[in-house]
Amino acid sequence: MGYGIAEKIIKKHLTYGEMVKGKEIGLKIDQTLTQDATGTMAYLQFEAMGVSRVKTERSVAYIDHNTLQTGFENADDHRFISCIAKKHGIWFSRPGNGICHQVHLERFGQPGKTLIGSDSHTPTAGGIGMLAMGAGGLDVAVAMGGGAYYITMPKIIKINLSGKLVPPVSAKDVILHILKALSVKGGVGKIIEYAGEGIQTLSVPERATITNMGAELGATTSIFPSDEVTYEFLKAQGREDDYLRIFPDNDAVYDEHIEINLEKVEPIAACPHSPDNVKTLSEIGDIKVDQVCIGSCTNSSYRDLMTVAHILKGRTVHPDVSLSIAPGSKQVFNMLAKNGALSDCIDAGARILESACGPCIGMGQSPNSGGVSLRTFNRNFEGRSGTKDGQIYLVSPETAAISALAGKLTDPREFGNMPIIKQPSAYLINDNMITPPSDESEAAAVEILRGPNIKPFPVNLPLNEDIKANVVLKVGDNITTDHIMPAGAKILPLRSNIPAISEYCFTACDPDFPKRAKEAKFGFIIGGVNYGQGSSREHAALAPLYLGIKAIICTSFARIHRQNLINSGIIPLEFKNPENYNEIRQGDLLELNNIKDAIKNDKPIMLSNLKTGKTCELLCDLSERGRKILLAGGLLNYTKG
Ligand code: MIC
Ligand code: SF4
Repeated sequence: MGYGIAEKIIKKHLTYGEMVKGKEIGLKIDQTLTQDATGTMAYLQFEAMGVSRVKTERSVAYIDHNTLQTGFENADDHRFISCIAKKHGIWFSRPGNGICHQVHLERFGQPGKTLIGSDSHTPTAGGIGMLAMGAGGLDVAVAMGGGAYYITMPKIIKINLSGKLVPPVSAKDVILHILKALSVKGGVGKIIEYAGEGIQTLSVPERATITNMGAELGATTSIFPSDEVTYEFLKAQGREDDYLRIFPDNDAVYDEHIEINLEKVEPIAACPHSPDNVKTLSEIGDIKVDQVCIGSCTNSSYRDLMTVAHILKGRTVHPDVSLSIAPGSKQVFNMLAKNGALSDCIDAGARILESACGPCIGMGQSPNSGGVSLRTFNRNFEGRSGTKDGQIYLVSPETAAISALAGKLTDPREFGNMPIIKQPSAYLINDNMITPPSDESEAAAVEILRGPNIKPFPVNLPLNEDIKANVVLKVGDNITTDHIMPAGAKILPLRSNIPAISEYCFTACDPDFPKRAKEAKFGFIIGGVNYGQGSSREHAALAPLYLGIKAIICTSFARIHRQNLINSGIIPLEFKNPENYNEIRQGDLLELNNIKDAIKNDKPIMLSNLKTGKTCELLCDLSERGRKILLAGGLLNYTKG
């Protein structure tokens, strides 16, 4: 029996377990990346582990999220991360150099290697045939220290692409099409592997748009083969030596198959407030648009922005529309500047933003009250744009640019002939905004500068015999990490300060939650299906930990968040019978009897509702290692032994 691409890479990197679907495996990690919103915490944890130099082949610290500097906090964090990088053997991508995933694809990603990043869109690098996964900061810290990364061996879905996209339909429409078919939980516990003759028609940046949004499917990762197209991309980046051909075996076996004829894909959009709420543009109708934002790690490549510039050239943005463009990297930005495309965008009236995440994470450009905003981004969760009532639609760069001119949602096919943007044979290479780490001999002298906003992170205590606490919050299905720990310009600067950021925990659902949780001292949270989807931010576990949350009891979890809970020593419990969700109310007093024994010895976990007198069984599917981590009160305690 042959192997697919993901299995080939997994097999090569396996340090623990066997490639049996559903069983835990440990992987050697070749590369790591962090960004600044999760990085400070990851590096504080790395410091706590006492490792002097990273043990990976390459670790990179990017500054791209918290680039609005309205106070000292973000700048202090950047300085802290740059000192840490210098001291511990990490490459440092300075603010302005671009979004981590775009820059990593351009400058560092390597086919056949493993990458974990403290950001859920790390699978973007699957576009060049890397096995790239999003993880919590603590998992990244452990990998930097040479430890393995543990996942449940996923099932593998093969998506066979045939035909060729008919412009102006583009890669974004393909992944939205897949989201429509599979939903935001369709990829949980799975890797998506792309195959078929259609892949040859997609450039690396187009493939990366598709793998990027595999995160929205909940997938562990997504991956394309590494072929001629990959070689051409790496060569144009001056990195042909990093090329490795990776193809699946002819007799590779997959768990599921999906066929997509690229010719049949239409321009589509994800409607408010979920990336899988996908409709065709004609189904949505020609709604008036207030704002258009182009950029993010999904759609800010040279190919995307050149297409946008061609559409805008010689035209003017509709008077009722605010159009912003954030190039994905300094490389892209500079190439547009040099070839005049930037001038076409400026001429048309676009508001040019720096190369960073920007509006995607609510760092500026919030829409007007009730405003309709078309974005080329990957998430349109409620409130993420910075306003409660913003109506965010996720679209392709083509749809975004044409709608910005028309002032209403417009099918890009109305535009007429679309230019085909050829991949440059040589990208503009200037890595002067990437600082290499200092030599080992100089590292000891590097002083770590910290700001007053950088506070120690909370550490849990070993697990108790029993837990008795009230339900301090009950929420519904598909709760995102943006609900649990909102982002945006006001809250993101507190990412290094758990006591302060926890004041915002769950305020998107219930403004009184932090106060109630603190008063209760200990508590449970009840959730529905796919609890914790979205970001890898471990703050969505650390803030609840700080607020005394002992366990989350829900119908099902998203992968990264579940692992972050375990890493923090918060027990992730699932209802054996999903109906039991309905029997528990906020305020009920619950008891987990002999929970320590149940976790330790893999016994049934019984929950008693002391208010109603009912009991129900809960599940906690754990590996041996997961059990030990929970018993120790989290990964850090476990690692320290
Ligand atoms: C996001 O897109 O939500 C983020 C901001 O990039 C997060 C990371 C974070 O919360 O810092 C992610 O996707 O993991
Ligand atoms: Fe940044 Fe947005 Fe990408 Fe997250 S999804 S890494 S916020 S651009």
